[in-house]
Amino acid sequence: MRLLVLNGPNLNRLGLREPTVYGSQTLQDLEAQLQEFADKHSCELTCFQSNHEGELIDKLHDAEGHYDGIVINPGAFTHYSYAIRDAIASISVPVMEVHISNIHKREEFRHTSVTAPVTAGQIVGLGFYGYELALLALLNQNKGE
Ligand code: CA2
Repeated sequence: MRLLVLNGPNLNRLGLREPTVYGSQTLQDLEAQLQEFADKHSCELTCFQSNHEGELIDKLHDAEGHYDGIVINPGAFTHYSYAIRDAIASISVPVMEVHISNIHKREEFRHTSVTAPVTAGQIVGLGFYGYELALLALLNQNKGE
C-alpha cells in the first residue's frame, strides 16, 4: 500500500501561530507522527506540502498509478478551488479530505468545501488524529477490494 498525504497553503506555519485553533505542533511533527503510523500499518507513506495550487494539482495527477490513496488538507483552497476539485475528480485514486479544525464551527466562508463532493469522505475537527483516521479509512477501503 502506497499512500500520499498532501497539505496545502499555510500548513507549513502550523505550531507557529494560532495554537488555540491548530494546536502547538508543527508540520514536521505531523509528518513524523504519520510516518510512524504508516510504519505500524506496514504501508509506504509520502508527505508533501505546498503553498501553490498548481503544485498540488500536479501531485494529484501524478498520483495516478503510483498511490493507492490520498489524504488531502487543501487548506483555504478547500473553500474556492474548482481547479483542485477538478483534479481530484480527474483521478481514480480515492481521496480523503481532512481539516484540523472544525470548519463548520468557524467563519461562514469556511463552512463550504468545494472539494468534499468529489472525495471519498471528509474528517474535520479532530486535529492531527483526523489524518490517521483518514489513512485508516483508505487502508480498510483497499483491503475490501
Ligand atoms: O482546519 C484546517 O485544517 C484548515 O484546512 C486549515 C487552513 C484553513 O484555511 C481552512 O479553512 C481549515 C489554514 C492552514 C493553516 O493556517 C495557519 C494559520 C496560522 C497559523 C498556522 C497555520
